[in-house]
Amino acid sequence: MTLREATLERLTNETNIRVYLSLDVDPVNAPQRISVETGIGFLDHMLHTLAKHGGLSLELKCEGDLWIDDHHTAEDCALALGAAFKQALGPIRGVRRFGTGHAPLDESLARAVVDLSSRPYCHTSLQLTREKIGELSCEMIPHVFHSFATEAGVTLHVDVLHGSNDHHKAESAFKATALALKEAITRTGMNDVPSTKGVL
Ligand SMILES: [Mn+2]
Repeated sequence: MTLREATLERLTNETNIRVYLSLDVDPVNAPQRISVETGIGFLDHMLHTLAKHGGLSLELKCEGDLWIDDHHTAEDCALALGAAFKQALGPIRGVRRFGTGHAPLDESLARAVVDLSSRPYCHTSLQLTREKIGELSCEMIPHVFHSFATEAGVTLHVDVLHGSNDHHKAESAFKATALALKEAITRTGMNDVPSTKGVL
């Protein structure tokens, strides 16, 4: 089996990003490796979590204009990750297509549902109440999910069902999304397009 992987660079006046993503890890030939350096500690933590529980290898480095704020860096990292996901996945054949994840973190519980639909759509309801977590603005967290879904070409619904601690709510949302993506990209052993239309 060839590895489903992608390497890309994304360069603008606001951010300079290099990302390597592999959708396949195995203990012998392709051990999972994760390194995330965005300059925003909590964003690193969330993307690391996404990769870890999604069974992905991810190396992402961003030099962004953090002297302005966290907006361009958080958005562009999510766009680059989404683009890498789409490129690594390639034509949507022989995969489960749908995935659902539930993840608790103590008192918080999140649900994510994904469809590798080639129709970008994102719904989030994260119940975040703080202004920021660490150096990541809470308003950027749904924006990260939306940006990822847009570039990945997936339908993504993420809901925090309940919780009280914003760090826990955000982290459970990323973990649930990781589990949903992991299921959706799982190979079925077939080579069909998982759609009655015959195309995705
Ligand atoms: Mn944490």
